Amino acid sequence: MPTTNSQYNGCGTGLPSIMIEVLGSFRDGQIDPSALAQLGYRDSDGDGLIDPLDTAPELTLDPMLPVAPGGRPLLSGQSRDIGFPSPTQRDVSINAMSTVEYRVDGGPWLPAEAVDGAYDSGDEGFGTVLPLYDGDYLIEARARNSVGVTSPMMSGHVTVSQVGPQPDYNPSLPPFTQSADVQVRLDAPQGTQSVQISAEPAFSGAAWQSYSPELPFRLDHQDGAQVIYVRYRDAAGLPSLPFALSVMLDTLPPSGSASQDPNDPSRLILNASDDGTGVADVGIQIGANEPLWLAYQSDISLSGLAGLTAAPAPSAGSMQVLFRDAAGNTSAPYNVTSTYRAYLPLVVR
Ligand SMILES: [Ca+2]
Ligand SMILES: [Ca+2]
Ligand SMILES: [Ca+2]
Repeated sequence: MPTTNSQYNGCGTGLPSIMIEVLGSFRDGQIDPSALAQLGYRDSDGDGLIDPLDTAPELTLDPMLPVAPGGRPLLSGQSRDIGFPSPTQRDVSINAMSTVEYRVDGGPWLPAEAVDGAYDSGDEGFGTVLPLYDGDYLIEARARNSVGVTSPMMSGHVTVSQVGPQPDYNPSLPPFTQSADVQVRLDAPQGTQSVQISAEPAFSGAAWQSYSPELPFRLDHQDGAQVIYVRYRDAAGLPSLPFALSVMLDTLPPSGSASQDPNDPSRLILNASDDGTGVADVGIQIGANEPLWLAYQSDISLSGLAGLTAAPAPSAGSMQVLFRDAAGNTSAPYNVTSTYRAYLPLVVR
């Protein structure tokens, strides 16, 4: 414990402190390091988290017992937060466990349930029936505490038999979407009873819906990468492991500019960017004609481009370009600028 402001050992410091001058220190929020340390407000490793909160959890897995034929294995064990080491007293932690997660064969992390229904103390048992079909699996588990620190990972192998083969489930989403309302393709065998779709691997609040090859789902409205989870109940009502599907929501079109190369007026120089899915295509438009769409590139030779119709010969001022991203968002037209008031020598077929 640091010693400052001591009246007995002549340490020589005179830090503003609540221990010396009460009223002004209250007003100015001044507490010297020694006074803070006496109350436990010390950050030994200087990471911004005070010692009593700077703890890590540990996790122990119960042995994964051989499963009776036709049964599904139970993943269970204990998660516990380890208190900051106390020099004189018993180590205690004031942090709680916030979750225990598991994954199967390197798949998505999934929540395991607390035995008493809630992760709200520093010592929590967990137990979850693994929704597995026949096969050998690697199970990995980790715990996380309320300050976000994760335990070392624990793992084990489990063999399941006589439950039956995993049904052929093939859920999918397009990788990019420009709308938060998406159709989830669920491709599952005939007889599949029901399906759940959720933005969370715990499926909290998600209803079981009757199986249909395709079902609508509304993504979070924030642009960016998102993950949604799908799980099924087979013809016998047995649930599957959740599947994680990635999708990028991109609602904003690219922006950019286009100019005519001053040295070669048949060349267009393009400069476009897109925050979400990237610039995929460029449309070249002359006058009121439909744009001719090409794969986006930073320069385009207009000579010999089939499909552009222009009469009379277009000037730079009558040509516009549009940019489209991979999700299908199209920008407003940009005028092609030119340093010269020259006519573009377009070859039109
Ligand atoms: Ca710390
Ligand atoms: Ca609890
Ligand atoms: Ca975009």
